[in-house]
Amino acid sequence: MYKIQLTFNETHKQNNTKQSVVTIGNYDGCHLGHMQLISQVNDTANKKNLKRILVTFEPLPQEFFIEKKQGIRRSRLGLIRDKCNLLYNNGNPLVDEIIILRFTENLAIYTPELFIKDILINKLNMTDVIIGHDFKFGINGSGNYLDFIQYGIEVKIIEPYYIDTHRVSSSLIRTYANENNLPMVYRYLGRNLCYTSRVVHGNHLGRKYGVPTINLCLGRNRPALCGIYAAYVYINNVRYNAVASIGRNPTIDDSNIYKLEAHLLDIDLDLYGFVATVEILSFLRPEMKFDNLELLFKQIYADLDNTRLFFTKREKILL
Ligand code: RBF
Ligand code: MG
Repeated sequence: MYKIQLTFNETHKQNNTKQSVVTIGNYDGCHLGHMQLISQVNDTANKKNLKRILVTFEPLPQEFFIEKKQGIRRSRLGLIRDKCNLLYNNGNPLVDEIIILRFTENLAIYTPELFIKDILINKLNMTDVIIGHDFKFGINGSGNYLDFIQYGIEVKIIEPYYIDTHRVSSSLIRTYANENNLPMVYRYLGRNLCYTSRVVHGNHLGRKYGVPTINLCLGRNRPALCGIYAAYVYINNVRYNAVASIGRNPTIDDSNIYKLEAHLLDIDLDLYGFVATVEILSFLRPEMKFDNLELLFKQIYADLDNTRLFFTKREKILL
């Protein structure tokens, strides 16, 4: 029912004897605008009895090009696991299949014709496509909806989705996230930002100061947020109250690499290798560079107090 394909193999066509309606895009954050496209996919699939397929990329094409040019990745609203979680929708999947195309030099030079014929028609048996109003694809972004029409594909173009006169887009939400304007992020995203990945080993410095943290594997990805936050951490469907730090840890590290770590309040578990989701709830303060570790951890102890206060207040409101 629900499948992830990282690369194509020869047998893929056999699984796709049923004709399909496909939506293609970055789907970074799966925001309220994306949901309009997915709802149209469902409408079309119901009317014509088609399989619902979402095609996306990893890394995202823009990330690939910006990283090539500037050496640093653009920030994002979620990791690939978050995209899949959102589409999986707690066991009530929004699509039947997710195709994750590894975006490489090789894919970057696909012509629109090859992309449509080779991938969408031959491998996915696509008869209908649902795209955003500004969708471009293929080498140098040379393809648009007209190319689909040429191959007899039925095209539906989804107009921009507006909230408060603003077009809902991943870049608008990234801008609010960069400013730590979490209420506005929530308004346009329809939920809190989440980052899901495997727990990997950090430098174990926090433990020495009584603040052990779990570190998420980000690869070369950069979250759209930077700062210290009250957060929920989910592991194996158990929710923990936590404080999260996203950033470059300038006190102990002068690299440009982003880290996402979280300290779980009142519990110390061995979580290496588990997959964890960090849901960002509230901004506490920006990341700072301290003169020494004592000052850093003095501030971190204050962050813990503020986080407890946050959860006490929140639990009162939710009661
Ligand atoms: N590192 C910094 O360089 N500056 C900070 O302001 C900062 N704040 C943090 C706040 C919290 C609640 C936590 C858990 C970590 C923070 N860190 C910060 C990261 C810290 O350097 C890191 O956890 C330790 O070095 C252990 O890896
Ligand atoms: Mg750690």
